[in-house]
Amino acid sequence: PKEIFLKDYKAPNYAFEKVDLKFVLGEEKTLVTSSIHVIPKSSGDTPLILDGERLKLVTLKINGSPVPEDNYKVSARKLHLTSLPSSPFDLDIVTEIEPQNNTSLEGLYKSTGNFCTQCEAEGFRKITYFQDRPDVMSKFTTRIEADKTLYPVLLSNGNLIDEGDLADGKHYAVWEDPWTKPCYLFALVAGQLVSRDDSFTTMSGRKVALRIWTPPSDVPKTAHAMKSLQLAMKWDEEVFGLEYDLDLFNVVAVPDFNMGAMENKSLNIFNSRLVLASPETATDADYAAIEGVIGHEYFHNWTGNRVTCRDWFQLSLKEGLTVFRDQEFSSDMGSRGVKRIADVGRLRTAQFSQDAGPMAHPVRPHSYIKMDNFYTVTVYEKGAEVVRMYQTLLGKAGFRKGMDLYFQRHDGQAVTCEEFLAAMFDANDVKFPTFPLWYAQAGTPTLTVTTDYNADAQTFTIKCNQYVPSTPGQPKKEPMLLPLAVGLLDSHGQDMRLTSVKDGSSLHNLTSAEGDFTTTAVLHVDKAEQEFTFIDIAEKPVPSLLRNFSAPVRLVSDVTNNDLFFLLAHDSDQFNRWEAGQTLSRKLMLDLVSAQQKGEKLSVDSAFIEGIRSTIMDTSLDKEFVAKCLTLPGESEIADLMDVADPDAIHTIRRYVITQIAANIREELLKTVEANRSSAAYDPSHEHRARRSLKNVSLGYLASLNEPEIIDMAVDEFKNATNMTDQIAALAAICQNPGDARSKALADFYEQWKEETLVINKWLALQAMSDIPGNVENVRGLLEHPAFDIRNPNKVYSLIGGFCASAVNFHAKDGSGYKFLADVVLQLDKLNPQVASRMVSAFSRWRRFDEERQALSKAQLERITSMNGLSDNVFEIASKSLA
Ligand code: B3K
Ligand code: ZN
Repeated sequence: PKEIFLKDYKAPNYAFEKVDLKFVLGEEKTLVTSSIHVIPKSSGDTPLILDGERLKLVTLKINGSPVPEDNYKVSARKLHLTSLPSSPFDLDIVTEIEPQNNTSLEGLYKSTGNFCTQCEAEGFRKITYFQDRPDVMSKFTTRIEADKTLYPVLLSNGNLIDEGDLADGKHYAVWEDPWTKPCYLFALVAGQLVSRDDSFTTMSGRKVALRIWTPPSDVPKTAHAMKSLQLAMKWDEEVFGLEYDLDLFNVVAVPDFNMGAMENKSLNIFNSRLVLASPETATDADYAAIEGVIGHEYFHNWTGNRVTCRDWFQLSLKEGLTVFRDQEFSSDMGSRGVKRIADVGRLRTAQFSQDAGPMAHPVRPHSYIKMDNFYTVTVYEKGAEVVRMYQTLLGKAGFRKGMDLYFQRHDGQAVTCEEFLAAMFDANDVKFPTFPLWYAQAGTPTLTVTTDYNADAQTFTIKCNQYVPSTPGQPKKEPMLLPLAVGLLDSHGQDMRLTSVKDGSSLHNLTSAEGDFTTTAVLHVDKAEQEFTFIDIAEKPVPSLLRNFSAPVRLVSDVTNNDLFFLLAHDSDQFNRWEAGQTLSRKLMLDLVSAQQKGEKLSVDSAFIEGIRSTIMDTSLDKEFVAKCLTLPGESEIADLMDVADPDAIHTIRRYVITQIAANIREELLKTVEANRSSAAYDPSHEHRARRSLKNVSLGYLASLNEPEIIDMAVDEFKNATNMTDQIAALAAICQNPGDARSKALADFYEQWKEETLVINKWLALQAMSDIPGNVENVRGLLEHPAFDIRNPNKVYSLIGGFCASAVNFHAKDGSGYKFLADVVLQLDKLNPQVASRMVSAFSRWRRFDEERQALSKAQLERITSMNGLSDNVFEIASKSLA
């Protein structure tokens, strides 16, 4: 396979000004006619090289005449055209494809009988020969012809300009998209769908028709998605002044989809999981995910579609920015602190771990074999953190000025990350020379902070040391600018007023001209070693460092356990209040793991238990926040902090701490469950979501005690639940312990929901993720269950992805988990390389384990890479993991 490098980028030699597509959709074959108005950009006889995969070329014409055989060459992945006219010309290509046999779910394919597309990143080349790259932007029209009974609805991008009947029971529709776009934003849908219709009136008074399309029986489940869409449209106007630019916005939900959703211009296509919701079938987490992703895809209309990427290395230009925007949207719709806690949690477990392994890559990668492998937590989530740092450095108003300038300069263009950075800095007239390194250097920086209070001078000094670890291909790193947000708490737990800080020899005033004082200072750490001194600090403070997680770093500090308990009780920064508890938990768990490994007696510090007790009893706190505070760091987060990860010891310890907490605060937990039961009618408000989350976390703790009366209580909760949030939480609680109650609840749940495929996916995931010993055999059995279908990505993510999330079973000492995963990956790779490649990634941290496990997983990775006909997708991940 060929590796592609950022440094080799060259602008295209031909522009495609206008593209007219015609699809004749059929059961056996589909005919695609592409008529392109081509504008040569360079003089001389430059070949035009088109991408194309699995296409049958039917006809090829230039200006209406067949292209002579000597002037073109077809290979497996390209169509080379030579001896081309030097003035603009029309290129007509007819190809034949078989969407019904396309199991990769990329290009044009069928999902439960309907036609749909997924073109990003490089799927358009499976539809027709094209310059399949984002810097080729064209105006598209699309004519669709199909059987009227089988495919009554025909959709594409833009506005419907014509439709009518044809002979033989067929009909047609013609769509015109007035905005230029790259082909990755092209979309087509044809099938038996109905829509929920609503509208939104934009700030300039344009009435936009909104339609969410699903199979007829699912329409009642689209109300929340519609509401979320309207909220997102309003939010983007209010926060960024960005208005929708067409009269129609369509969303289509399809059951077979590799990713979450796709932002095709005016025709978003979604994985059904992220559209369909009812209180009975979807959890509060599903509701939140739908709101976030509906927002995300809508926000792409400006950050991604109106301004797009020059090449795929720039993916974070649109993804990091759009994730940041959807995070802010969700924060404004719900609880900002809780949202930040959830986002950082995800970053820290998934992204930090990627950044420390063989697949570590910069936010802007330097090379790839298969672009699909780079839709990663690094490009998305770390990319969003980079965008957030601009806002932290420039302030909200400054960030908005940067966004305005970005659109003013680049609307309608395909640009790079430098152009975003330049707009941000130019609009604010600043230069931060080491900030661009965030795009180029992989690896999570470690920021080590030591502090010192000088009572005589009344100063408080913060000493910073910044270290960026080496990563594959990047042995040496430079320090980069990271904003360190700091608050200082006095002995009453109040924020101190911060007036000025010294950075080296320069003194910065932290008070505004109006005399307003600040309680959080943003320090600019941009050297390997650096010292900041706060002036006029009347007593020894407790520092609250890296407030709101102001930079994506691993923070190591000399803050004591006592300070952490103090912060847990008092910090005004909600994120850091939670983080104080997490830091204490991490320390405790790591100490216990080493005790367990040495065979020492285990015990949990009573101060820790008391900290938890006072948090759960503090009625002034948001209940969702309390639920987050009660949740211990995950097993993988602890594993990442060990020299040699020991999944068995970590699992034992985490269970041990949970049962210790449960036994010690049993009464408080019971009271919490009692006091927070839902009313019969589902209430989606924040208050009620928060109550459910606290009740369900408490129930989970209680179930760990495995006492008959508590199991009975959980069974009652399960039976009486009126919404999926409560029902699945009760089921999960029951399933912690093997036994009859577990088997019965699982069987009842299946009976109740077997017609609801999205609910059954939860049932699959719950069993797959189970830590019950020897679970691999159950999961192998579930592969044969009628509820499973290896062609459906959601089912694979639930069952196979779920299994890999149970460290004790995936990393079972006998290698059975590794063998299972490799078996599935090899089977899956023949059907859907993108999904196979996401699954094989579970192997990538194999070097973190003991020698026996290393040998076992290495053997499976080698078995995979030695397979004939392996996809580039899986090859890239497996071979880089072995390297
Ligand atoms: N842009 C799409 C991702 C497409 C992935 C292709 N392998 C979804 C999103 O981030 O909005
Ligand atoms: Zn996106």
